[in-house]
Amino acid sequence: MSKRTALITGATSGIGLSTARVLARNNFNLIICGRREERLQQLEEELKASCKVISLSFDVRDRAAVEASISSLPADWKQIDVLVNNAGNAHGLSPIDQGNVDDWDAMIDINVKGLLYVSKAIIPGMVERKSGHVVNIGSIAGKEVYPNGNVYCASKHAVDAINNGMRLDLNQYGIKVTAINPGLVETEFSMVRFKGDQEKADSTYKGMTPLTPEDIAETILFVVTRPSHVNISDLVIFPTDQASSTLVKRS
Ligand code: NDP
Ligand code: 8X3
Repeated sequence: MSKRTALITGATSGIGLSTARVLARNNFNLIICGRREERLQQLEEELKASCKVISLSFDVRDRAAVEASISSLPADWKQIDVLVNNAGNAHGLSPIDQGNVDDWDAMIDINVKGLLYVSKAIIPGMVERKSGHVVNIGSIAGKEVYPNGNVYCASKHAVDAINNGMRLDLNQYGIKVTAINPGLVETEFSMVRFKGDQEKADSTYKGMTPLTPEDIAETILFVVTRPSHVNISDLVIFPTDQASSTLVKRS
């Protein structure tokens, strides 16, 4: 079987990095994206023994950079079969009256508008070819709202709505659309949310066993390798210790 090409945003860390590694071992060529160029170069070096790989460095908030970067792909990389819209983070965890407006801008601009900019650069090609698969990384925060999560939850609820909207609009072209909505996964996510405060980041996972980024990557692999008549539309994945965004069993 010939290899398919997947573009993964946020491949420099966490879920995106693990997804790149898993897809590289499983018959995909990869376009890996992120802002941290050194990490992209290292990953390119690591993966090139298993697959063809190319990296694109852009900030998903920068619409012109997203368009320029994706349209700069060499001709033999222009057919993107699988788009993994993964780049994103939470910034802060505060009651709405104490929220930092720059954090709000970051979450809306990255998690929502950035996902849309990347999608707009890639989906028209899928429509033209009448094939493709878009995997949107949402969150349990897109299904539930938890205290102090306000704007992050809003951004992930937007991803949930965009995911459903994409599925409705792209159904006529045979394009699959899937949302993966994880609960707690131990990545750099909490360090970003708490602006480098290691103690607060660690407390997120204290006394419980979180998911690993590999757990999510393996799920993405499963989803993108189903037979052509099967689309897994919407998945919530919790650690066994988690029952909802607010109910976590801790020792
Ligand atoms: P990480 O912080 O480990 O990874 C985030 C990735 O997003 C990095 O590769 C980062 O790359 C990229 N990114 C962030 N901002 C930008 C930007 N402005 N432009 C381009 N790329 C950007 O976190 P996770 O792996 O945990 O997060 C991945 C996704 O999973 C996110 O959408 C997150 O909301 C979601 N998620 C995470 C959960 C968790 O508990 N960890 C649970 C549910 C969902 P770089 O900095 O190099 O640009
Ligand atoms: C990440 C999961 O619960 O920290 O989206 O918001 S949570």
